[in-house]
Amino acid sequence: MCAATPSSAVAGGVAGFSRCISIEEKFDAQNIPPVERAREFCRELEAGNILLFPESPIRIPADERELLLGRKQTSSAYHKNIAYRPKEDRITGLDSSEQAEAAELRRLLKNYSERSVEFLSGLLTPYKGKWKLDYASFRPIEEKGRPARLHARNDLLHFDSFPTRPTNGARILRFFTNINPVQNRVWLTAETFATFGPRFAKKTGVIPPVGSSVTRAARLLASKLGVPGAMKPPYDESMHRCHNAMKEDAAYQESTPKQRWEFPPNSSWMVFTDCVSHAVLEGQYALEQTFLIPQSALVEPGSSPLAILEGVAGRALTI
Ligand SMILES: O=C(O)CCC(=O)C(=O)O
Ligand SMILES: [Fe+2]
Repeated sequence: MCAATPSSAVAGGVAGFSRCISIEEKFDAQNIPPVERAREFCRELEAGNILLFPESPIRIPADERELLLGRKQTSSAYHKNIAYRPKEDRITGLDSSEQAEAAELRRLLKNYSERSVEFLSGLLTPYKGKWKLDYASFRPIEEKGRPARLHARNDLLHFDSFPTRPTNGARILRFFTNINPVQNRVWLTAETFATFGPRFAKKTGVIPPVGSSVTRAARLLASKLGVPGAMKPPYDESMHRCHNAMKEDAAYQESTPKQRWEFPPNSSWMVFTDCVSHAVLEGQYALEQTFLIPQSALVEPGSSPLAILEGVAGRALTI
């Protein structure tokens, strides 16, 4: 039974939709699951299911929590999430008037990032050490009614694709924690990529055609000259086209069958957001860490979005 209660037209366990698997055991560095169990967790995630930890395995000390919840939503910077780049140990998304708080926030996000890495290293041993650690984020803005331009709206169903950070086939695994003490974080999900992706790709031609060798040479040159996205792998181009097309399609957003999930205060959940179409409707104050999982670490590489799109295209889509 899942504490993130689905309430929607689509019941849990329907083929082509996500299930939520609630994990009540306390896993940590001292208590890691046996290998087969860890592989099973990976398999569930890769199939588009959600792993929920009703009681977050990440301990956030009271003083850290107070600091995060105490931030006022006044300045323009609060229209963006605050990102933490672990490799550079740097935060972005604050404006110049908030530099005094930057060091403090950087410390808190660094802590969340490190604790998440430690937890996932113990739980998902098949991925351990093979991932590329992407950004962490703090989401202090109420999602209900949050203004954003169409393609940046997270209240519309989409599969994640990062326009400026192509993954070249690596998968996007995100680990969220709702640090709000009283309010659920509410998501919708719809058909998973395995069901939606091939149909969509065939219908809309989201897979870019093979360029001529002249086009490829021109793109390579542009890339060498520093033009961003000039050498975007066809995989990322497809996923990004799909992301945008979904958000532009009001009829799809309105009529596609959906599931609704409520993630309670102090819960954590993880999900491959490149194969679970998701939208956040309500909630304020969440932390998140993103992991990029290479094809070589996947338990079921044959069901990844890359394999699905390459099956439709009949050719390799990475570079
Ligand atoms: O903040 C959330 O709960 C999810 C938002 C989302 O879709 C995203 O960050 O890609
Ligand atoms: Fe998303």
